[in-house]
Amino acid sequence: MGAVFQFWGEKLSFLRKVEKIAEDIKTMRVRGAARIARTAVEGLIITAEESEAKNEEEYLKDLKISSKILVSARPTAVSLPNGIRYVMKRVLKAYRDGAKLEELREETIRVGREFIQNSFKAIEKIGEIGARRIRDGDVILTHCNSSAALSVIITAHRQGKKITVYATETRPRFQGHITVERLVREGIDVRLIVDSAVNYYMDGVDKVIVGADAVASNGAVVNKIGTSLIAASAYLSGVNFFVAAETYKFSPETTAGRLIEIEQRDPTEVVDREFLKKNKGVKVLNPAFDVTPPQHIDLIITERGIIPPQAAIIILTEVFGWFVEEEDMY
Ligand code: RI2
Repeated sequence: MGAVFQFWGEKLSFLRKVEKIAEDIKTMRVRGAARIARTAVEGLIITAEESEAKNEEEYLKDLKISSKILVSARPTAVSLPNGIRYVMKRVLKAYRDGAKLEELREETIRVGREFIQNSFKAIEKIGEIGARRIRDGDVILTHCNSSAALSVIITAHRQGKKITVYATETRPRFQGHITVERLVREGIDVRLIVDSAVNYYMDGVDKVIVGADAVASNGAVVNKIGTSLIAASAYLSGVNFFVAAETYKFSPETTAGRLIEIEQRDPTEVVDREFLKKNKGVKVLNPAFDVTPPQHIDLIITERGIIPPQAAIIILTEVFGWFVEEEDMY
């Protein structure tokens, strides 16, 4: 289990623990779309282990309460509802098939662990597949801190390819620093740049690789704010733009016409309270993500293989089916 759990007292009820997980996701103590999903699924496993439900119906109610709390923690990363759905769909089916309380608990724990394991495997597979597209001597630019994008870069490096990486700071939360630390630990040649220096260096870049918080059915990618500007810059310079995304980052809701919500975060992530006090009336906007159009994306690297963004709909129908299920999961 992750570090999140360390500061919990022993006696907290499952609900308190689930609320704590949601709080950690909200405040970004737990961040990164993949880790958010795995941690939320841990919340369901905790519910299964600790719910005091006396029958199947009470148990499902507890699971739904936890799911609702977890899903509402952050709105953009589709991996979060997809992770919860992965578990709930199977547990609800087991219930319909007549599973008893203990079997439902076991099923929750089993499929929860399965999702977590699959997530790690997918990231590894993306590294393996994506590394084939990296050449010896490549200069790669990355934005924010994506475990999937880093998996590609690190796998290529471990294969003996010499790689140089430009890592953006990623205002306002500076996740780029985490990327730099990881790459330095790996012994990769890395240069930290401010976000606005991207275009200045783009001419010397061979490939841009970023992660994703969500992929829409038309192949548009939602990722950390600034990604779409980087993609536009890469497009103008004729630089390949790759997205590394597990299939649970694809949004089934978008096939039914729904839009992905872009999270607006607190102004104090951008400026301090003093600044706000001094400049009464100023509106500080802090969108956490933006949308990169498919025209600016060369390919998406998934654990199932490499696809052009226009093929996102194929992944969606293969993984989630054509119809968005409206089953009451949370
Ligand atoms: P992995 C992050 O969001 C970044 O936008 C990153 O590109 C994306 O999640 C995917 O990260 P945030 O949680 O799942 O920092 O590839 O807002 O690790």
